[in-house]
Amino acid sequence: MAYETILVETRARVGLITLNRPKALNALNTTVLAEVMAALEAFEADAGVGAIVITGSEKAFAAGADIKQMQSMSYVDAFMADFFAGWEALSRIRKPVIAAVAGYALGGGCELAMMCDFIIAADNAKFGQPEITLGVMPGMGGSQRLTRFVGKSKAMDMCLTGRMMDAEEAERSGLVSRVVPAGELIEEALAAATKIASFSLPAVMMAKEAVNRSYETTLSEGLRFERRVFHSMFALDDQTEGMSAFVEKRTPNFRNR
Ligand code: CO8
Repeated sequence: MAYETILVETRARVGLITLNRPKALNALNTTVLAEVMAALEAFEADAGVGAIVITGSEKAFAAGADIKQMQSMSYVDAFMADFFAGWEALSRIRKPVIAAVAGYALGGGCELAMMCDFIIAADNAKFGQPEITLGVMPGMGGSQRLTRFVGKSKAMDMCLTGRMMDAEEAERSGLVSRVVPAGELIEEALAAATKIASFSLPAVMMAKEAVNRSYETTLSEGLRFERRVFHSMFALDDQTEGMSAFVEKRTPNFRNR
């Protein structure tokens, strides 16, 4: 499929989506939304893909929702279209999705990165929720997901002052899992995704579901869910293979079943 605003490729078992609106610093408009979701759904359906990476350019992961598209929008336009609700479909993707963030990840760009399973940041990354400077507030999870990542105090600071957080502060605050030199970002993200894609896909998907469950439920319910899913893994051929390979001191040959 030909895309206008993204580049899509497969590297071995990893699907790579690169946001590609350089003149607008990868600002997110409705075409970007439709194309990213189409690419994600194609990777989700592709048995040859075990993990997905979303990235941008060295200058910008995404500088937010497209302000030029929103500038003249009315309340009724936004409400009737349920503007940008479509991004929530990203959190229904069951394969792992890594955000590889260099440069600006602002507003909807920061929110898009937070919808992914984890964020690997380049050392030049800058995260922020600057919507307040435009007379609005975050609308794709900035007031909700950011608070869960970094806590109330820092989330308030970011959402109310609109200031940016650099990569070092983002790692210290738990927003990103690791920081790497900008020139190595894609290789590091692809290496992490390749490693994930080398494991049993059903086990990986169950582990992702269990971690995500911790955001939606109480500790005791989450622990029960985790234990039940763990028990169910004894039905996987890959559990037999993984544990036998360990005991026999050989590399496992997972067959994703
Ligand atoms: N939307 C549209 N165009 C943008 C955006 C954007 N978010 N960001 C940058 N651009 C464009 C600029 O207009 C400029 O285009 P042009 O040359 O045609 O004027 C081009 O990208 C380059 O930008 P700059 O010249 O400004 O580049 P600088 O290096 O000087 O500055 C910055 C980089 C600091 C990133 C600056 O561009 C900036 O502040 N951008 C806006 C950041 C922002 O406010 N983001 C939040 C947007 S609102 C949002 O994301 C809401 C999400 C929730 C919506 C969901 C509702 C339910």
